Amino acid sequence: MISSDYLNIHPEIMEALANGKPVVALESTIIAHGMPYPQNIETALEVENIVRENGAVPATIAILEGKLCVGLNPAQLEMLGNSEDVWKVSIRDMPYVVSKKLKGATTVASTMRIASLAGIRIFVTGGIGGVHRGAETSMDISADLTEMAQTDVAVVSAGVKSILDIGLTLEYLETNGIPVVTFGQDDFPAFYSRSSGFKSPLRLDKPGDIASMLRVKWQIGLKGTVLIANPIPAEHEVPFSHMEAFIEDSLHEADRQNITGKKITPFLLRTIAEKTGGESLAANIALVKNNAALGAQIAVKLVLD
Ligand code: PSU
Ligand code: MN
Repeated sequence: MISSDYLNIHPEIMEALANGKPVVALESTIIAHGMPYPQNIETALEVENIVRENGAVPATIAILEGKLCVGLNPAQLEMLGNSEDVWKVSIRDMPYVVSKKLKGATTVASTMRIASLAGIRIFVTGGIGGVHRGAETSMDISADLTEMAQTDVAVVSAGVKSILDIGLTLEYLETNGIPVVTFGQDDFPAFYSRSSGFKSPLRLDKPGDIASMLRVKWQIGLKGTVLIANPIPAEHEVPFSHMEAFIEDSLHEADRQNITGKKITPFLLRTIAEKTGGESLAANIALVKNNAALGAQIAVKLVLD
């Protein structure tokens, strides 16, 4: 067990975990670096409400004042969403940001790790990091993927964004023994779009079936996540072909400005939102909310029996 000097779990979440109630972890990089203010805060609060409406307790995770915080109050959310000096914290950044007592927003990788330390098994996000286009020369592969291979927290996302190489990301997931299951359709979704052109390795149609699969995976001693891909609702999707031009433009812009490393994903999200006149942001908000509902439903099923 990690020392409580470093882990700060909100009392409501502590109580829920102690009594076997469903809890859903939520990340904070999406708030600090993935969406503009004030939509970021509004979305974070709405997502927490959707988790509650679906019967689970939300646990938004961040690093504040030298602690890994599980469950944030509205003032902390506001600060993360409306400050210039918030770190984007992946696994490698955790010891630095904790020891220097900096403000840290957690990515998929670090949120999973902290959720796992707290005993939370389900985590909802928008999109995961993956294998970037051109990774064969840049070697830019998100630490989200390495974390997913080793930490026993299931991830609900809307698939993989085509700022990444979707095919290579699926290959990486296969190599690392990470099951990829799409909810309710055969195609693997591409974040803004319901279809990526890749068939999903697995498909399940009920939250209870997904919970059963998670239970089996961990009971037979397999480590790591299951990636649950939840297609964006049809009324909010931006078709793949329509998105592609904006994504290509944004990738070229990143190249021209020599943006690399941890800055690339936030840069692309911001540029795409600008280029689409907010259409991509609206889609992003809709898909996160949709994921929150599914994640909570799975969490409810997972704690039964
Ligand atoms: N994709 C999004 N929104 C996000 C991110 C990804 O649509 O906010 C964030 C997540 O926190 C994810 C991180 O874990 O970007 C991946 O960053 P990197 O590729 O630097 O590991
Ligand atoms: Mn990277």
